[in-house]
Amino acid sequence: MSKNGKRLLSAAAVGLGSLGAGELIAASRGGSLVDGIGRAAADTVPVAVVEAVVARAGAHDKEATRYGVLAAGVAAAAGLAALPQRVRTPAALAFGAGAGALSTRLPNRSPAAVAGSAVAAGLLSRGLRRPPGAGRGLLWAAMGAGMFAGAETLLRRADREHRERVGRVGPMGAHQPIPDDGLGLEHGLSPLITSVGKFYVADVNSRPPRIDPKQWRLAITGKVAHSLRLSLAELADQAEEFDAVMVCVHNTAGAGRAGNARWLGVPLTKLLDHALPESGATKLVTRAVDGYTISLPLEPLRSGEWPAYLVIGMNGEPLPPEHGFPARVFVPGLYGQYTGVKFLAELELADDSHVDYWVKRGWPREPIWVRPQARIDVTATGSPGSGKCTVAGVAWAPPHGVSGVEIRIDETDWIPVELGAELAPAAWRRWRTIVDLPPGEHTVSARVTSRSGEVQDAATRPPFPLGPGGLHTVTVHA
Ligand SMILES: Nc1nc2c(c(=O)[nH]1)N[C@H]1C(S)=C(S)[C@@H](COP(=O)(O)O)O[C@H]1N2
Ligand SMILES: [Mo]
Repeated sequence: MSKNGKRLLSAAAVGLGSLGAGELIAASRGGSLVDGIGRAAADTVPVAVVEAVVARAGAHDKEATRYGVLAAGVAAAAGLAALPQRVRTPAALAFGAGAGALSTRLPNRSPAAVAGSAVAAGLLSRGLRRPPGAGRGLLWAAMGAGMFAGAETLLRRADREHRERVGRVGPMGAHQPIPDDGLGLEHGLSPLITSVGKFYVADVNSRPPRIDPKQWRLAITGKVAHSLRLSLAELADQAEEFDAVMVCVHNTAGAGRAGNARWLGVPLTKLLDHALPESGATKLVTRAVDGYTISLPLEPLRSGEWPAYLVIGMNGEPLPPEHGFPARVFVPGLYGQYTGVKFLAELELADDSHVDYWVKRGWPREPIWVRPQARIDVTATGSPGSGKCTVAGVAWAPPHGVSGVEIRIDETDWIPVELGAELAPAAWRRWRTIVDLPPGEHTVSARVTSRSGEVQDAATRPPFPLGPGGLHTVTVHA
């Protein structure tokens, strides 16, 4: 290997060792340098990059960000080695200071992250002054990898302990049995209610904020006559259950970024009536502890024209950390990115001047309504040559509900299918049919019609900037 190549490799080893040490110190108190850099990346990269990561990494976007940051950090350290000696030390110190500063912006911030970034900067500048030879380089790399693994274990433990503390908050909902929709068990067909473990997670953080249920109060502030501070128990007293589907604006045809749950929430009309918005208030800004905001027009929330809830429970339990504990705002029918924040810190009554997180990045200012979508979960052919194929799935058209689902085989006519009983108009609805298929390869597509008369659009469209379009189509071998 060339002399330069060796120098870069040994500097990369120093980078891994230094970052690993810093991350382990940060993680000893639940903080993280890597998550700080990852969040800063999510906040600043162009929307085109966000779209590409979401499309390619899918449900693994958080891991992709974490390992991407790690690789970039190591590469940056290697890059520092190529700089002239006199700028290496200041660059290494600036790198550490930057990582420390970014980690203090996280909801799970900790002074240990600042200490960790100082140690990382110190090790990096020392190690780069005289990059180690092959043997010691290997040692730096091995220790760095070990310390990262240790940090990951500590952070997972902190997350698990938080989850247990959340569980002890007690039930949030009546635990009434879920009614039978008449379609029974069909292998592979999504259940009526999505369990927490199967429910998609989408947000800009590497891991959920750990919010102390005892300390947390919902604040209603801004242009109100009565500012309010309410505890979880006070909110639970006024809450009611409702069934609804939550859909991410990135849910392209057939994807899994949608889930149907039984939520427990306080109607926002009640809270707004208590708080008494002043005449200048036009927007309800939902602000999260992660600094993320989503604002909603006040008028339709106040009048109840848009049913909207401050949600504190999911499937009978407190909101799990990754789904927004202790509270989130949800307007069934609006895409997740427009429906209100998870990890809610406050509701602020404001005028039109506030600009939301994704609006600053190019997404439309006005809330986007979920477009009706049908998803094919099952295409099960029976014994070979029988010709029978069961096709089943779920469809949604919140808030008005699904009036019909049709499937089409090989671009022929649309055929209506059997619908399961409706749980609620804003919930998803299951469907199933059995079709005869001649031997060979076929395509099956599905589409839904909403009760308001909207037929699912067949034109494929990317999620940005108005929400995805297109049909779910699968290939079946009969
Ligand atoms: N605080 C906060 N709330 C948030 C987000 C976020 O990044 N931060 N992401 C939104 C998006 S894009 C979606 S799709 C939903 C996802 O909710 P879920 O993870 O419970 O499925 O949360 C919304 N609320
Ligand atoms: Mo989303």
